[in-house]
Amino acid sequence: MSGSETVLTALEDGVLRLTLNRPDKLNAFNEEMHFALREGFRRAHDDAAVRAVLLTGAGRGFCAGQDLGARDPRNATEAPDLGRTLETLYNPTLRLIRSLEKPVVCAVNGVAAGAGANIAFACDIVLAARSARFIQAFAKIGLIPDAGGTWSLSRILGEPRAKALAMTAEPLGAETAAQWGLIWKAIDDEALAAESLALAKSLAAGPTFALGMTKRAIQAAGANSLDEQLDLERDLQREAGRSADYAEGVTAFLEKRKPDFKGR
Ligand code: T3D
Repeated sequence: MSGSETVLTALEDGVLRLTLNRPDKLNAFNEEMHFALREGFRRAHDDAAVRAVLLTGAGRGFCAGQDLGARDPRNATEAPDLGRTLETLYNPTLRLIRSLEKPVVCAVNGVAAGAGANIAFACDIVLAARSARFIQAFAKIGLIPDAGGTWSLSRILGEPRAKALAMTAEPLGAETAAQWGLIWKAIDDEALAAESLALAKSLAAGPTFALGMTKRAIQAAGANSLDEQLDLERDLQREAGRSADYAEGVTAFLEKRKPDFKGR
C-alpha cells in the first residue's frame, strides 16, 4: 500500500475527509500512514478551500496506535529510540491538529487504542460509534501514554481517572467517554458516518474565521490567568468584528435569512 493509499483523502463541501486506511491492522500507524496523515493536515492548513476536517478510520477499527509489527524486538539488534519516533512521526501531526485554525471533527468508528485514542482526543469535536472503545494500551506493552495522552486525559478527566485508565489499560466505552466529557457524543453505529459528515459540513459552512479563533482562545485558556484570557478575548473579538463573516451574520439576522459565510 502506498503512502497515499494509507490515508484516503476527499474534499467535499469544504470538508477534507481523512480516512485512516490500513483496516487489516485496525489502521495501526506505519511510517507511510504517518506521512500521509501529516500531509493531509498540512493541506488543511494551506488550502483555503478546506474549511473543516473530518478524521475517521476504514473498516471495523479507528486506529490501534503504533504498528507493533514494525517494533518486533526479535528482528532488532538494539532497542528503538521511541523518543525519536515521537519527535519525528507523532508529535508533528499532533501539533498540526491543535494549531489548525479550522474545526477538526473526529468520527471514531471502532476501537481506538494507544496513540490512536490520543489522536482522537486531540481533535476538536469527537463523535464515536456506540460500540467503539478507547484503550490506553501502552501499559500492556511497557510504555507510557503518548500522542498527548498524559496531557489530554489529565486535563479533561483529572488525575484519578487519567491515572486509572493509563495504568490499567481498561477499555472505556463510548457512552462512558461521553458521560466523562472525553468526547462529544456516542452515536448509533449505523448513523456515525452520516452524522459526523453532516456536522463537519455544517461547521465548514459556518463562520470558520471565528471558529478558528474560538479554538485558539479555548486552547489558550488552560495556561492563562483570567486577566490574560480577557485580554485575548478582546484582541480576537476585535479581529472577528472586522471580518466579512461578522458583517454577513448580523446582516442576515436583520434580513431574517440564512447567512452565507465565507470564512474570512
Ligand atoms: O513505537 C513508537 O513509535 C512509540 C509510539 C507508540 C504509540 C502507541 O500507540 S503504542 C500502543 C500500540 N498499540 C497497541 O498496543 C494496541 C495493540 N492492539 C490491541 O491491543 C488489539 O488489537 C485491540 C484492543 C486494538 C483490538 O483487539 P481486537 O481483538 O478487536 O482485534 P485483534 O484481533 O487484536 O486485531 C485485528 C488485527 O489487527 C490483528 O491482525 P491479524 O491477526 O488479523 O493478522 C492484529 O494483529 C492487528 N493489529 C491490531 N493492533 C495492531 C495490529 N497490528 C499491528 N500493530 C497494532 N498496534
